[in-house]
Amino acid sequence: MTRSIPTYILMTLALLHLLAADGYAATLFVDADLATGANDGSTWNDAFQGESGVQAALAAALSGDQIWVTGGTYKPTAGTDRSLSFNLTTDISMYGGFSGGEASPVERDIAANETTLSGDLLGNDGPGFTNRTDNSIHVVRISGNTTRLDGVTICGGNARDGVDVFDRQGGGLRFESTLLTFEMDRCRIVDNEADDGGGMLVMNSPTMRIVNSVIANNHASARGGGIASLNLTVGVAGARFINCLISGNVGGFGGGLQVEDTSIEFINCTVVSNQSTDFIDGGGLLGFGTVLDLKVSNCILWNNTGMGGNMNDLAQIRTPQVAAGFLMLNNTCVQNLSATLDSFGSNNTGGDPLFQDMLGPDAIAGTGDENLRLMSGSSSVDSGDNQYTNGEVTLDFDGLPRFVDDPNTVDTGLGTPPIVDMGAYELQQDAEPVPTVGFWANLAFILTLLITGTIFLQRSAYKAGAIHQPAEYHSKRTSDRQ
Ligand SMILES: [Ca+2]
Ligand SMILES: [Ca+2]
Ligand SMILES: [Ca+2]
Ligand SMILES: [Ca+2]
Repeated sequence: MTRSIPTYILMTLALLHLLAADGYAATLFVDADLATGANDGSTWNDAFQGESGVQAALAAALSGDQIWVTGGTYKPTAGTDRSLSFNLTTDISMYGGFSGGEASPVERDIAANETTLSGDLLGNDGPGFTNRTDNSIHVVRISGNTTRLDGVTICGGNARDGVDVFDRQGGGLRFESTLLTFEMDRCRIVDNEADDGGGMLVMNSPTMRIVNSVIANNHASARGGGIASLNLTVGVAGARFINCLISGNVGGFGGGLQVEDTSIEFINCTVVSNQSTDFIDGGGLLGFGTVLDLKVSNCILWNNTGMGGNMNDLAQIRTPQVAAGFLMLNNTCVQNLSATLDSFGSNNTGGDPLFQDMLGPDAIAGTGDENLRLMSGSSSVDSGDNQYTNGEVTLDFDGLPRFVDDPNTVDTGLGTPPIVDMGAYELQQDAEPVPTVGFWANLAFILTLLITGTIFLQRSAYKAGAIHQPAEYHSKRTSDRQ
């Protein structure tokens, strides 16, 4: 004999569900390394566990919930179904970068605890986009409104094997419909590939903001190595990228971005070393179509190349027409800037941005060892226009003040000082001073005196029998030669 559930219990459950959906949001916890506890996500001690922990949290989450995730690697499935993704539905926020035990997202150290959402299901990805036939088609899908991704890395998506032309767009991140409200902060979209939008396929939305994030080393065989924004709702304000680094992406048409018949905006972004392999222009940002609204303000577009290694200003940014309404380019540093491109707006410069280390020790773009902060003397310092930050940007990519005056740089930007710099990083007042030739000459002179004096003293002491060369000196020198 079976007993029905009493009515009062059903009513209580329904009320609890209503409360949960009505602002009584829960936090669900995920810890990749945890091996004890209830594995129900209710606390850090009972967090969802292992590589499938994030997927377990998404399955349990209700609208309004937050998911807090420790550093570690998480996959859309423990199996081999490439069609599965991390699916963010309406009003779900995911925060990565925890060590476990924090009481608030502000306590996180994202750099020390990298939370990686990986599409590399077999864990065998090699350099140069090898071993990707096992990888998830799309790592993350946004299918609901008011979603947020904060402090996570998205990598290993391979949408080149999608079932149709649409499924082959957006390897790392894709949106399943237009006009979704979305916020991304301090995320990294790296090492993904697709036919269009290797890193991400973005959609039109007046409130879609992508802030302080990295889009690097993504590949597209066709449009938009890093980002594609294609044939969406014309006339609606599109995605806005603020304080972002877009580097080392490779696309057939458009290395960093291809935008087509839609709107998109870049504010204080650094767009460097991207390549367009099948089109002579648009290595950095490329616009196509008959209706286009590409706004670029306070940005740096540098070292981007078109087909055949073209590095002129149109390799940095290119739209189909020199006409108002297609491109607004203001207070932006563009390599090899021409008067024609400059006429798309005002206060642009072709001067060297003087990155601290544009390619990094490995001499390869977009690998993460670059230092795209500015040096004093950069054309991009104190040369932005404060109004383009819209009063909504107060910190730079490093989380340091966005408005800082460099007393050594004459302000050429606009607004009430201090004047914002171009690019994602603001030169800080306590930044390392750039050594001058005189400084190095003086340092070399002092070092020479010290070395000469030391050798003189050592020789004197050695002759006097006061010191002996240690035995390991010889073995060390021998090993050095091997
Ligand atoms: Ca793989
Ligand atoms: Ca590098
Ligand atoms: Ca400044
Ligand atoms: Ca200044």
